[in-house]
Amino acid sequence: MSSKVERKKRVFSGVQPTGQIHIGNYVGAISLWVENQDLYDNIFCIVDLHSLTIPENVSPEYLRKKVREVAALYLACGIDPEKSTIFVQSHVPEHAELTWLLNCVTPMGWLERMTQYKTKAADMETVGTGLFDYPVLMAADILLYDTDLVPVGDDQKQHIEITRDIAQRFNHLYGEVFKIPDGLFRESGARIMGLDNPEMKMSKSLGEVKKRHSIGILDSADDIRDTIMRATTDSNMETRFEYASPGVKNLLVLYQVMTNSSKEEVEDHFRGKNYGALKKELVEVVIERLRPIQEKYKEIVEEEGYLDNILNRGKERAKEIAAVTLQRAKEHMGLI
Ligand code: AQP
Repeated sequence: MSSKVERKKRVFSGVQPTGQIHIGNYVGAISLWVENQDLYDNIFCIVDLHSLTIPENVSPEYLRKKVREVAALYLACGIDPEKSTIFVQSHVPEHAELTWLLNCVTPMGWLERMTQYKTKAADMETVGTGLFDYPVLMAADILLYDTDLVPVGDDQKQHIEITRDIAQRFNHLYGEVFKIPDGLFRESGARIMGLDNPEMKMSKSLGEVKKRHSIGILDSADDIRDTIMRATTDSNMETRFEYASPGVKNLLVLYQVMTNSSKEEVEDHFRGKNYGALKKELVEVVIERLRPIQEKYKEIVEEEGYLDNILNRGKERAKEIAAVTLQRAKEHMGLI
């Protein structure tokens, strides 16, 4: 019998503490973390340094409030601090330090090609260097923890690709320092679309300013009902995934993930029914799925000291791992 103990694969992921955390974030990322929590060694970060990349969107008071909100939502959604490390990115300065080292091996052309950067920068008068450098900070987040898997929505695919490219380039220049990570995506639900406009991804920033675009995890039952009942559909009667219009497909996907069903089960269930029935049932399913999360969230934020305790423990554990990787990178680069 082999005496070698296999270490569990390590997972790293995070959410920016900005905007309205919505069911797209829940379906595409957080619920995937929860489902796989027992399989992996999990590290979940509240990526506050990332949210500074558009400083116009975050006042200091807003950021302080949002960081705690996201941490409490992780826990309320089912992240268990006994099984997973939860921490705030800026509490572990190794993230910023490794970013500098990685900046020095990342060609600017790679960053200029990033579609998220191009989209966000297109609407801005002044584009900060931080926004341009966002992918390198994200690479540092992931690479610091010898991450095997990064469970994210499919809008992050390009960021995972560039993380792999940066790691490979560094390893090629300085020797084997970084593990090359893979993305982990849901087969169905990796990109939830806006309920008002199914051609656009459901977005945190839009959700904060636009009514009926998204469903916030903390939304009231009335708001959830209103948003789903008015969601954009069409005048057909098509409830098969393959043939449905984008708006209807989005509702079917949400129903599928929220009820843990297969596509076939969902199609069988709605065969011959109209969109009104689909919307009404989805309303009930979403309200019931979010209710315990909202109750737990309330308990967590009311318990004094609970959240700080978990974030402090998380910081210690994250630092322990991050410091070793950073040191390894520095030694390979010749920093004494
Ligand atoms: N619509 C979505 N469907 C599925 N997954 C999604 N994610 C985001 N939107 C969807 C996933 O949620 C995680 C956290 O998101 P983030 O805060 O890192 O990313 P984001 O892209 O900034 O979120 P938004 O909603 O797009 O905000 P804005 O509008 O401010 O840019 C990630 O795993 C992401 O893939």
